[in-house]
Amino acid sequence: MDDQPKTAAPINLFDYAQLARGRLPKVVYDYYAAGAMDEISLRENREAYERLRLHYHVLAGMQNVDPATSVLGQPVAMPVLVAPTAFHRMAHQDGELAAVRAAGKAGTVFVLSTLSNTAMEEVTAAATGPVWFQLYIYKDRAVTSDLVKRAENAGAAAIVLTVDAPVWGTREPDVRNQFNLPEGLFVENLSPSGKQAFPKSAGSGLAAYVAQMFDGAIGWRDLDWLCAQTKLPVVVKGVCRPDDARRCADHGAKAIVVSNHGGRQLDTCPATIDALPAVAESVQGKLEVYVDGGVRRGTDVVKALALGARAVQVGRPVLWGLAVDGEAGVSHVLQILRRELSDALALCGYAAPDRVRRDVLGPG
Ligand code: FNR
Ligand code: LAC
Repeated sequence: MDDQPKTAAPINLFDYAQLARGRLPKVVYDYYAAGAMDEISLRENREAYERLRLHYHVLAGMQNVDPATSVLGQPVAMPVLVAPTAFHRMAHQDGELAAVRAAGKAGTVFVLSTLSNTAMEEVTAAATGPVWFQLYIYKDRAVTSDLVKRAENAGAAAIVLTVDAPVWGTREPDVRNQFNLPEGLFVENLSPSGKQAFPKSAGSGLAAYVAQMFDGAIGWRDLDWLCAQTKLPVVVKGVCRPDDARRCADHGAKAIVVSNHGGRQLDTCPATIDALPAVAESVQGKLEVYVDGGVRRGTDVVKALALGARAVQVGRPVLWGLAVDGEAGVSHVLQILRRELSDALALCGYAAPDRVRRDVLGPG
């Protein structure tokens, strides 16, 4: 009897990561997978979830479980959003168009990176669900203001300001690989301003681009500036401290993402699930709080909800889905997470995300 598995079809997000590694050119996989420096925070993002235990209820008598919720008043089928990740067309020729279509079919939010290989107007035209635009503030404020106006005009439903990259995290594989965009791919949102290509670099071309273009000196006044620039809700991404979270609320943000950029910026910063509870407690009721970094299982989503997040965001798993099977791959990744989340909610005795309580992580 042949006891070998009949097919190597992926059944979880780790399978997708492994398959993607075999499909992608090394330079591309290394860029997507890398964390900063010794990748301690990258590892901790995952291991911190694995250390948490779920103390489930029994005899909860639930007829059925519905993982639906809302973020910024926008209904989503599950508290799992697609995090902004750059350069999707390095993973699959359909790039951001495939990912945004899959997010829409999954009934959730797609956060589009400033550094996409597809112009925001094409992405929102292909979208069937909410698109939020993730913004890096360029030294050239006219360019930055134009990005915000275009995002509004293109129908974005929020602006996500990334604040954890005053300088670029050192991703050592990118330095060794002299990472650059493959021939024919560009930072398409910046084509109108002529800032769509990386400069020549002896190391990471992206790091050289960021050093040349991004304003590393942004402060709280720039959050004020952005909130005055747009009528869209502003989400601040990259917060890890309660005092900064409170200041985000004071300066006009409507939500924050507790994020360490997937461990790609400051190495040895806290795992995001460890940073989450103090941040969530400090802004209760003032802001919606999301968390990202290391979310790979439905049980991780329950843990994040229990510690005060309204939703999670996933980054790399979407890239792995793209690399393996384009739109269908991203759809399957999101379907796996939704099924695992529904099962985890049921097994914990909760009928919906807003029923999750902190004590599911244990007394005290
Ligand atoms: C990112 N991330 C990111 N964040 C952001 O604000 N703008 C961006 O353009 C990107 N680009 C990007 C590229 C790649 C390859 C990765 C892996 C990450 C960070 C991303 O939004 C998110 O914070 C993390 O990816 C979440 O961690 P996981 O889910 O990848 O573990
Ligand atoms: C990164 C950027 C694009 O982490 O945010 O690579």
